[in-house]
Amino acid sequence: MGAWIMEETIESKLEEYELINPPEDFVKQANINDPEVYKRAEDNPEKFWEELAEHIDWFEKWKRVLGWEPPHAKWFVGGKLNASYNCIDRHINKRGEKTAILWEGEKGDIRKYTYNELLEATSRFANALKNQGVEKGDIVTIYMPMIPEAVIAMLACARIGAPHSVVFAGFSADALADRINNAESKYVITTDGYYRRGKILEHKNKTDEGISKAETVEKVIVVNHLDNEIEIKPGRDVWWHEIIESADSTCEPEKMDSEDMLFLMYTSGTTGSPKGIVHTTGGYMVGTHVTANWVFDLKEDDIYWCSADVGWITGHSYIVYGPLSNGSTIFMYEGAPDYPDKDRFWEMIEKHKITIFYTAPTAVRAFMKWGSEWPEKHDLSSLRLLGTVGEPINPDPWWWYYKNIGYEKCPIVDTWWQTETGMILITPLPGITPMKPGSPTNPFPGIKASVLDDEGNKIEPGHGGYLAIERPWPSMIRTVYGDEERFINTYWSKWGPDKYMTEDAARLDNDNYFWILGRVDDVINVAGHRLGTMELESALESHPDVVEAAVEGIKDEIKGEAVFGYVILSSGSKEDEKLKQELRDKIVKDIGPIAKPKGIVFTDDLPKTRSGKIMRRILKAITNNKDEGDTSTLQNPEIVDELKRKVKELD
Ligand code: 6R9
Repeated sequence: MGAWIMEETIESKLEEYELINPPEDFVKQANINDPEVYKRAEDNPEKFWEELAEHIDWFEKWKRVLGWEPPHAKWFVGGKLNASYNCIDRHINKRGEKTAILWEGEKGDIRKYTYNELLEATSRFANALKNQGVEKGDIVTIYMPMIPEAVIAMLACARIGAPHSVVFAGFSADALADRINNAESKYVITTDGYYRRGKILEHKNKTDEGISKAETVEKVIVVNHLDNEIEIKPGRDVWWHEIIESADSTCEPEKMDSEDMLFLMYTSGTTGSPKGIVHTTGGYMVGTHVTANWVFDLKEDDIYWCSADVGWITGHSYIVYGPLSNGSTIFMYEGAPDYPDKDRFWEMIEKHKITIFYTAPTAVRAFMKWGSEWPEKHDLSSLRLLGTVGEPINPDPWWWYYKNIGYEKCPIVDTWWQTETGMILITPLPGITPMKPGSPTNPFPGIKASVLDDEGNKIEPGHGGYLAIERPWPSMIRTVYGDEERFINTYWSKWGPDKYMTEDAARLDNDNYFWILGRVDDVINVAGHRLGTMELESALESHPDVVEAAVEGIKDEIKGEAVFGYVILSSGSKEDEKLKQELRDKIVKDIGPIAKPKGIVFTDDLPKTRSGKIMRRILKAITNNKDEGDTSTLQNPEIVDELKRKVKELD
């Protein structure tokens, strides 16, 4: 086990003692408040999930709950259903006039879709997609900001059985091109542009640039969001509003097999290019539906806001599929949290009487830094539940969130999960679980999580190890798109094919609560966004002056981690600010603004093993000014002090 894991263990141990019971009034009304549910799930997990699957509408019932040939799972085998039907059609009789999507633009403009309207908009667009040639099984790339059409596009794809691949709008043209090429996607849905901090972002230009590096694209559908002048390529580009005009307003939902792909979501991993995580229909819908209902305690009159972007898994599972399959009203916001001022979120929570708010620890840390005077200007008493996701939340921001936003009456659900897990796996149930600031508490009922050593033995509470999931769950990853070998090697080979390797380190405390210690692979978690060191390094290395580059995560007060680069230049290149700026720009261009390095150090060498492999553990220690531990296996131990000095000089 790496030395850093042990070290983190000691640091985070101090926080263990606090146990906060969920507020009594909350418990009384909670959807789930009987702890017996854990026992019931444990006694017979398959039966437990089978009963929950009844909460989804099926055209044909499954024949078998689970087919498990490790590491391949099939859930609700033989079942037929449609995700868009479950998110829309089945609510029409009971809540057709209820608001499904409540959207606010950065400029303050508001749009609403009732479930009836969402059905019509989705059906029309689904037919328009068909008219453009999209067929069942075609992967459609969605490259859109936070506007209602992004959700409508996802649901329309699901309706006709065309898996979507949503690419975060903040990603670069190159990142878009990689994802289109990997999915061999022929269709792209985009917008002319959108607002961010009052500025127009020319999104269509970026889309065009990405497509110019992609081979497969035949049609591009453009939403007119801003009404600004853009170039339309005849024959390739069509306007959303034009193609829906002639499209029929009813569209029969395709009867999808439980194991048909619902979507692809790219995420960063240890090596090379991003992986296309494949999620299928039946298990994913059951998993997200039930977790949304139990973890967020969704009720008929809730106004639910998950502030994630639809371009991430959190947006898929807990803006779209989970809440809409529950018939909830979801709130969406287009822009930045500090525009026009630092109380924008609180202003909207007050105005729309939002009841549930789910955000990232990085956001909470920023709010805390901005100060409690911002939320104090607003009445946030409509809130009844708060959540976090994406990275560990330290106790300070947890308490700040609990007091200043939740008025000490809202439980906080700290939810641990991943793109690959599809649904929340470790979390409090807000009507049952006493909270501990900084811990996601316990596995969801039916989930078997454990902390293991390299050999797969259970690790005693108090010590760090790898977080493993030892039993299949409905919304689990099915494969890596086009790369079955990578699927097996990454997730199912450390301890054999029946134990899922999360690539997180964790430990248990004496109450059997889980504490997440961070990633063990080469992934940097910047504000809850996973960035692969390999991608970042190849961006730097593609600069003509760079011979070799290494990238590490550096602790950052707001973002949790930020990118820090070490660069070896070719002889004759000048080590100056101008070059540093070029390297920063290169990363922003290749990956996106979130990846912009906090610091760059020029060096002649990197800490390497005798076989020439960069020792990540040591580089991480250097970057974060920690004890580097044993350096005896380095071929060049003297580099450690030299780099430490250079990093310090940057401060
Ligand atoms: C949903 C999502 C997954 C990685 C995961 C872990 C970190 C997520 C967390 C958390 C501590 C939490 N992570 N939730 N760490 N506490 N509550 O974020 O998916 O983008 O795939 O990231 O995020 O390291 O492995 P994804």
